Amino acid sequence: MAFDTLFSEFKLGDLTLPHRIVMAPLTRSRSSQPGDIPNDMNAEYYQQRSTAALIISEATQISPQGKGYAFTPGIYSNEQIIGWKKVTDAVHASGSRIFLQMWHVGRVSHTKLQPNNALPVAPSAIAVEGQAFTYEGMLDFETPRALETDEISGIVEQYRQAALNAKQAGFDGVEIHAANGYLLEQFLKDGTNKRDDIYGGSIENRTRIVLEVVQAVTDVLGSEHVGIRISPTGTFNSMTESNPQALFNYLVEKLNPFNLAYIHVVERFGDVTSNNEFDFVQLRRLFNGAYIANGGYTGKSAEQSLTEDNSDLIAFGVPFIANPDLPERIKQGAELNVADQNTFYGGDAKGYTDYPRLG
Ligand code: 8OZ
Repeated sequence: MAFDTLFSEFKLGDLTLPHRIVMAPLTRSRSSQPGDIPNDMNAEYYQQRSTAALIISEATQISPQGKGYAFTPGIYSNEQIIGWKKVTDAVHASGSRIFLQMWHVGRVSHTKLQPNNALPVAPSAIAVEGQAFTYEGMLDFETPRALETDEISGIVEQYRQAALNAKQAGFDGVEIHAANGYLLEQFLKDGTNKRDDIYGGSIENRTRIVLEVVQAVTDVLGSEHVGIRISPTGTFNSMTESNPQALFNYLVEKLNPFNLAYIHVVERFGDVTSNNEFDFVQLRRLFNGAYIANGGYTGKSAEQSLTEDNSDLIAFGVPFIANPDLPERIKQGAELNVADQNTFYGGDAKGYTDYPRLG
């Protein structure tokens, strides 16, 4: 089929994208240790995927406290900034663009991953089900410590500093990770936020920290360099929300005055059955910036979403793991390499930089 819209230009903030295919953030757990530092192999991996109109980096902890998985990179030390500069230079040399995804995991961590073996922090002392990926293997999650009201400004400050570091590392912008069960979503959704201060209870209160983070980050980078990722129907990391449409409609209306570059919406992730009642098109129409759709799209469904004006850009995740030249393959209708799940997280070049291109 013809992919006329998928392969048309798009203006995103001050960037001109040559087509509509974005590389979604993908946790690959291959930073150098100790120190969670991006390395030459990571730079090669991202450079190979500069075929994307825009790359969104893997989730990157904004502070030692924000870490929840072994081997994920950070953006708080000088060494990390220098490591990321290799990545952004490589991507820019290949003519593409890259945003950093800023990550604080909240309760999705473990004392073994935290500074001074402290308890992970969260809006409320409610444990996530399952196990954490630590350097000692998989370990049961613990009950987190509820943040004090006067600690929240310090968390917002972590995002502000991380945004400045991202700029220094040469990123074209940042994406605030408010999806998939991590700290910001733990505040947004009522299954994990049982607070009785100004950061809990009403939708206005539950969205407060996200809007404070958006304010801090846009203050230092300018709104056109900032996007945000949300997962209204997501249940990953034991998340629940009693009224996602009201919550996310409200959030998007409050985001509008900031004139962000985009919202990046996880419409499907694992559990496909839970998103039936949610109206993503309504969210798209409410928002005044670009809408990046993500979740199980094919070239065909991507083109359809764009031509129906239900999105502006489509983010592909797993297909980019196995297909560094994904846009060309979609254009040609070529066969896609299948991603090897065993090499998703951790390890070396195998299943990382060794997937073949066409021809
Ligand atoms: C899968 C494994 C580890 C992390 C996310 C950062 O879901 C993640 C993640 C996904 O956003």
